[in-house]
Amino acid sequence: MNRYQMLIDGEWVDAAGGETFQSDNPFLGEAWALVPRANASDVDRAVAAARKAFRSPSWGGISATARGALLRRLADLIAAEAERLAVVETRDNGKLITEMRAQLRYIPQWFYYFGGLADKIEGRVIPIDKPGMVNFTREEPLGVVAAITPWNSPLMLATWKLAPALAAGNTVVWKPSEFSSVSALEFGRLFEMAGFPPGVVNIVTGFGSEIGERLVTHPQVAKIAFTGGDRTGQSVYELAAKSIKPVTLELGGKSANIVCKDAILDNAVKGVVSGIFAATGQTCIAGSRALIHRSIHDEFVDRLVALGKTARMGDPLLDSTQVGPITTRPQYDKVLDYIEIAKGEGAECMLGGGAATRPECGAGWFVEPTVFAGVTPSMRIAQEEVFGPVLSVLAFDEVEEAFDIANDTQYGLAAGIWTQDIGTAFAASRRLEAGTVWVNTYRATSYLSPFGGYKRSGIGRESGLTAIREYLQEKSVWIDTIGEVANPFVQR
Ligand code: TXE
Repeated sequence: MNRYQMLIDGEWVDAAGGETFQSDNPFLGEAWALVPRANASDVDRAVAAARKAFRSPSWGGISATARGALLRRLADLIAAEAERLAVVETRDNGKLITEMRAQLRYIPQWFYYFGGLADKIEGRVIPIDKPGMVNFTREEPLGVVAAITPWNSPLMLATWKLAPALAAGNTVVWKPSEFSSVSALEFGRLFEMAGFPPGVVNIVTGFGSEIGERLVTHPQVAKIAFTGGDRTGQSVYELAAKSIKPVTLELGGKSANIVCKDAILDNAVKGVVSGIFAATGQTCIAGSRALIHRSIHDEFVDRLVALGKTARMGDPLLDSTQVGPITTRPQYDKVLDYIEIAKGEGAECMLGGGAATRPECGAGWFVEPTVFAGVTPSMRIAQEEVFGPVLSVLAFDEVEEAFDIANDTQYGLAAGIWTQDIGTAFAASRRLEAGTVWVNTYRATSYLSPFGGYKRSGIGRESGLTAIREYLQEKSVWIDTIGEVANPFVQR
């Protein structure tokens, strides 16, 4: 069993209480690593270190250009270590090596991009309306950012927070998910190698229920950047409100993939499959509802089922595997529960519909790629996030009706539409209540483009120029150039 330590103030340390917990390999269904189980005192130490680093000459005192150079050096190191880190991710969370490799090769781009942006954060000179006054703005970092990240794409989703937070000059305490802490701890070494001063990035491992609240409510934490489930996100938001902290929340969804009658069917079938079975459906942007025009519904479902049947399940470390295990045991149980809920609601199971018992799945937590037809908008399977390879198919007659169904959930993270009509595509871009809309494609994201949710899918944006604003605060500076103080009893 590999044994890990966590990173506080530039030191690799055990938890203060000496406790550890096991991290499981979801394919083997057994523990493979021991990770420190932090308590509140570890959080306090990490926050104190981050606060000290924020003020230190070696971080707070360096130029934005030097900060950017550190981020770019880190990007080079990640690129060199991409393959090794991808293997660690796959062991720890069971996602396909092909997907994790692609993510790890792409992650450096966020650090190059935000590294480049670090010294282009500029204030403004305001043409102020008061004689003799100069007024300008400064864009300043917030202080200590708590980054709380989930298990589904551990390093990618952490990168979306760390790159802009650091570029803006903040320091970070990062709490990875208890289900996928190992890759974070391996990643942490690269910050040291790149030359980040001690305390700029701290990694505290442990359970959300044990240290989450301390981290969120800590008086010296200035901001929370969170990705996870909407219930946890809501309680993080409530706790943050008590101490008036800004939050960025990315909370998943129930995204619709709309297939119009004029769609190129082959592409649309592949797009719907990639929306729900890629990453075993464990992505916030999973296209978990397929809305199909009634005139093509039956043919579409036949083709979808035929393609879904060909999915190769098994060892996620093999390049040939297409559907891997569910990352966590509780998530495995949750997905199977939803399959039963859908059956109980009267949805028609067209494919899969239970645990996978294929020999190549071994003792892993596998669920068969599952398709339910005959789903209606009010069913729980059409409203609630499953976070697994379970697709709900709904039929529609008019495209306007499809937009209404798509919008009729509490979520609004993403949506897709498959059509050859430019008018329909534009209408979709306007009508769909989602932070991302894809036309004739699905699951595309980039460091250049803002990502985030409408409605219950979240607050704030990650990636792109917008993201850096989430980690800055604007200060207005007034300077009198006349040298005489006017009537002190009247506001100037
Ligand atoms: O996530 P949690 P879970 C959804 C998905 C899944 C459900 C539950 O539907 O089935 O969430 O997954 C930390 N204070 N998504 O339970 O609990 C926790 O330690 C502070 C969507 O694994 O949200 C982890 O680091 N932090 C999603 C992080 O929150 C707390 C990705 C996320 O865990 C905390 C994953 C607390 N009280 C799941 N409790 C997406 N948007 O992509 C837990 N945490």
